[in-house]
Amino acid sequence: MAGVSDSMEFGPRVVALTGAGISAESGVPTFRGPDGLWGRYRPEELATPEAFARDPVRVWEWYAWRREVIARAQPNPAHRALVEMEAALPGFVLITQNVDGLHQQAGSRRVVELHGNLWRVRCVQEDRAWEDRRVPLPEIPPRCPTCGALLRPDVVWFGEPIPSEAWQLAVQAAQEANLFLVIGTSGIVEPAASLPRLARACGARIIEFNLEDTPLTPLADEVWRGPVGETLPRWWARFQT
Ligand code: BJW
Repeated sequence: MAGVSDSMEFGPRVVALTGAGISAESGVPTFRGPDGLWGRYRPEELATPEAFARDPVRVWEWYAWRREVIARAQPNPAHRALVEMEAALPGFVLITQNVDGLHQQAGSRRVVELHGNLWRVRCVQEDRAWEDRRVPLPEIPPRCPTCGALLRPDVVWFGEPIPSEAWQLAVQAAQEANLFLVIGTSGIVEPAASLPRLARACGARIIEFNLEDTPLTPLADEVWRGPVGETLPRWWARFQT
């Protein structure tokens, strides 16, 4: 593991963890909170393998609707600030829980996706995944063109493990961070929420950007309250001076 003094030779090692709040100003609903997706849908009815096995059409209708919403969304100034960080800071790592692909659309090239991506589908039979950006999908539920089995969204549902390569990269980044930015996440879903704790235990300074307090707020050395489309670019401008 690189020590703080090693990495400081090349500037601070900045790591960002994003959640649904960063895409809220792009018009993508968050999960929790008064307007959140879980206010209207129960997670266990939609975001679990059991729900998919029980009713794939219902689960796919929900994802098809979200694909339509996200297809219309554009990255916002917070996504763009992270693109600038990647360009300016050697060793910068962006870890996201989001499945919307807006970081990549903004121009971020190295994105560690903990919960997969809703623009990929995976064959449940062959365990093979590929990009499918069609909106609307021609059939619901979609089927594998090779074997005819059901396709599922290539995302991580409750009770499923985080893809191991993504998790290893995230843990390493958290261990090596000097500065860990926690951006627009409720900090409730594990194991993602353990990353800022790990970074803190390994000596990183934690900065939280959120509209409100979260279970991670007590960890933070600095807190920026307000819409992240405003606070993150402001923080980034100040950081560079
Ligand atoms: C703004 C803003 C603005 C809004 N500006 N801010 C330990 C303890 C207890 C439970 C567990 C545990 N470990 C594991 C579990 C179980 C479970 C879990 O965490 N449950 C909790 C609910 C308690 N975790 C899992 O099951 C995980 N898997 C796992 O642990 O596997 C172990 C295993 C190992 C080996 C074999 C088998 C298993 C998987 C978790 C998968 C989460 N999946 C989802 C759905 C993804 C697909 C999809 O999109 O449909 O991921 S759930 C959902 O929550 C989604 C998100 O990525 C995730 C996090 O939500 P996020 O991003 O924080 O959004 P919100 O809405 O919660 O918060 C938004 C925030 O933004 C708020 O704070 C707002 O204030 C803020 N905000 N506008 C600034 N403009």
